[in-house]
Amino acid sequence: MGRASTAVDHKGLSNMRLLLFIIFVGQRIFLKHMKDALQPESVLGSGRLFIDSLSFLDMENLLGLLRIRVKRGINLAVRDLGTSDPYVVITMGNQKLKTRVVKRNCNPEWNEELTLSITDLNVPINLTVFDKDRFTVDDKMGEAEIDIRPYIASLKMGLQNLPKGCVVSRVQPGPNNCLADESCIVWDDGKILQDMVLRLRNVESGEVVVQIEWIHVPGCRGLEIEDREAPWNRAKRLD
Ligand SMILES: [Ca+2]
Repeated sequence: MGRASTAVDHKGLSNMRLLLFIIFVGQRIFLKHMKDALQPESVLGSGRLFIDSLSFLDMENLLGLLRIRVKRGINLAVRDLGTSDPYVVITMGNQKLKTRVVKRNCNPEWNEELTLSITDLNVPINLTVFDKDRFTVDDKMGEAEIDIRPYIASLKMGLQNLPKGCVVSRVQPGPNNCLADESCIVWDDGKILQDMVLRLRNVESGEVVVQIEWIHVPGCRGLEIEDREAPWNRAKRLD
């Protein structure tokens, strides 16, 4: 009797474990899907999902999306013992995007794409670097503004069919921007890209390398392009 009871207990216990395991795995899958759905990057998938994901945005006022590739940091400030755990936060209005933390590295490579939805070209885009700390508030490691005005001016020229790598415009470092070096706006296979080396302010050292790319969203207000034959306008006319 005792043996049978023990066998039943064991069976019950293993069933309970199996049930807990299924609940645990189910939870993980659910959370992963929720996380992916909330990631701005997932908005930039292709096809139907792309359009559906954007439907929550204010399409009437949306000018387009700005993809910011946060590539790497150079000679960032030390906030721990001889090193830092840096990550980048990009804010624009009430939008806030973050890269992952790269541990113990003042020359981190993030290579992450963060995407902002743009409804007003005059709202400043700020980039801040932080040192991740486990038990205290994360320390600041400097900040910079990403000035997209020269880039937008180049987009509005409505250029097309240029040779790959053709430099559309050059932006020089100056008191009104955070550039550490000359920044080129380049035609790259139908896209216009701008690479920037940003010198961080309010910190002893550090630069962050980013690349910006405009993404036209079919059906949104879009930029006022001078040339109606520009690829983004052609897409607009097909709607
Ligand atoms: Ca730290």
